[in-house]
This record gives sequence, C-alpha cells and structure tokens, in this order.
Amino acid sequence: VMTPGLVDCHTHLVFGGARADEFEARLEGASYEEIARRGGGILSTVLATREASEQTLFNAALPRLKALVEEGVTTVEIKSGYGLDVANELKMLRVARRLGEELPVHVLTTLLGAHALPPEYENDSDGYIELVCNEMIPAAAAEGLADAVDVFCEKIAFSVAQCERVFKAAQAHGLPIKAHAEQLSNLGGAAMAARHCALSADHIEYLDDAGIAAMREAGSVAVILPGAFHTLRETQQPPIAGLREAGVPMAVATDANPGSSPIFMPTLMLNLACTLFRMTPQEALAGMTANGAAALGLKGQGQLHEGAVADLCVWDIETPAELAYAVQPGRLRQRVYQGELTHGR
Ligand code: DI6
Ligand code: FE
Repeated sequence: VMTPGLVDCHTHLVFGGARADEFEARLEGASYEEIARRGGGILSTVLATREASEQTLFNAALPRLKALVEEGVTTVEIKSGYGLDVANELKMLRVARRLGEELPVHVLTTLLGAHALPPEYENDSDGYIELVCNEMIPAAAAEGLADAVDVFCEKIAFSVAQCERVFKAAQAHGLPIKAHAEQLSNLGGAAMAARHCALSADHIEYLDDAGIAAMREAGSVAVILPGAFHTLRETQQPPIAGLREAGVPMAVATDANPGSSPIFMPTLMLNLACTLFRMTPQEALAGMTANGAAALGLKGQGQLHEGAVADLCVWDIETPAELAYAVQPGRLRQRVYQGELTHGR
C-alpha cells in the first residue's frame, strides 16, 4: 500500500529531562492538574530545558525525530514552550530548525510561549503575556524562527482573553495561530481561536456544539490527540461524531511530549484514534496526511495525486486500514522524501 508521507502536525519533541516520576505519581492517584499546580509537570521540563545547551537538546531530540521518520513521517511540527523566556524559547526553535536540516523531514516550528506560567512571573500572568506579545513573538518573527504561534488555553495555563492577546500579536507579525483548547475543561478557547481564523484547535475533548460550529465556520482543523487522552487516562471523549457531522476536518497527531504523551509512534496514534474515539481507519489516515497538512497551513499537501509533492510511503500491508488495525512497527518498506528514496530500496 502506498500512502502520502505521514504528517505529524502536533509535537513537543524538543525538551530537557524526563518525567517518569510524574507518570508514577499519576498511577498512585495524583492528577495531571494537581502535579502542575504543585510546580511539577510542564514546569519541571522547563527547568531541565533551560539548563540544557542547544547541543544537548538537539542530541536528545534527534533519536525522537528519527523514530518518527522511520515510521513514515515526512512532515512534522515541533513546538517550543519549555523555555518560557525569550532566550530559551528561541533556543528551542533553533534546535527544531536544525533537526530539519539534519534529517530528511520537513520541520515546521511553532512558538508556544504561552504554554505555562514561568516561576519568575508567579502571580503576574498578564505580565508574562505581555512578554510573549511584546518580546517573544517579535524576536521569533524577526529571526524567522516560528512558522506559527500556539497557546495553552486552560485553567492551569492561560485564559481566553490572554490567549486572544497572543493571537493578535502573532497576526500583527504575519504568523498563523493555533490553540491547545478544551483539553481539561471547556473555556471556549477553540471558538475564540476560530473567530481569529486559527489553523487548528487541538485536543478539544470538552468542545461543545458552539465550538464545533465556530470551527466549521472558520475552516479550522480539529486536531485529535489520543496519546494524551490515553496517557492521562482521561474519560471525556472529543466530539468525533459532531465534528464528522459538521464536516470539520479532523487531524490526528502524536502530541509527543515528556508529560502527557511520551509516545513517539505515529501509527499507534492511528490505532488509538480508532479504538478510543471510534474514528474510522480512513479518517485516522486522512488525519495524519491531508488533514494534518491542513492543520499546518499546507492545504493540498499530504495527498497522492499527479503533480503533488513526492513525499510517499510504501507499507508492507494489504489494505490501508491495516495501518491503524495492527500495532506493529517495521512495516515501512520504502519512504520517499521530496522525490528521493530515503528508506528501503
Ligand atoms: N497539552 C499537552 O498535551 C502538552 N502541552 C499542553 O498544553 C503537554 C506538555 C507537558 O505535559 O509537558
Ligand atoms: Fe500539545
């Protein structure tokens, strides 16, 4: 079976440290939210990422990206969001750009400065949002380091109003926007993002009908992230049937990150999207090809047709549905990137 090269449109592949301790704490009953509130979670990765040199971060991220590439990914998005100051956010984005120069994969970078509140801004989240808007976004734009800007709109992160400020600053610098929204609660972040013509709203387990309507209207892609749902043992399902009925395009991505989705296996996400959320294997595959591309502003890519970009995978399977059906690494027979054979013969 030949498919377009896989598009993983949502990852946090660049980070310092690891969070197995937090995994254990959650198994003993602590929630993701509780761990974040006591200074663990994203903030523990921030400390490790700030301490790491650019080279250390690059060396750590390279095998993660290799794992994706060896499973057929030809386009990947990599977010910052563990630096949370200008220098460290730019450092992360530089590492992401370098990764794309090192391996045969198209890397798009996303500035996620508004991911969590750094300790030095405790009790001053508006002050931090000003830093993101007035310094971080302009610096990333000036150096050409960001292809998009993302936010984490959540009670443990930033409010809808704060995220809206970030979006306005991004758009003033000509950068497209996207949002982590409705992951742990329904704040209306996805609808607000849609009103600003966001490329995508991601996670969206708690998305309501008004959010679906706003996304349909704006043409925003719904990025479904079953790895985080699985890892955090969540129970609130994203509204797949409603999205399907409304015709909102659905993407599927790994959300590969050290906390909520330490999973670096794209085809497993196809399987989880089907088993956990009852997406069809065809929807899941479209989610990691054409709709993943659309979530990155690459409309028309991630497709097989004459004249399309020659990013292709040939798999040792008999039908496309098998890609989602079996959890089985090693089925990629050939990988073609920009017309060049990069795997197999
Ligand atoms: N939601 C996520 O799933 C990632 N970021 C976010 O806002 C998780 C990041 C982490 O836990 O390190
Ligand atoms: Fe994420």
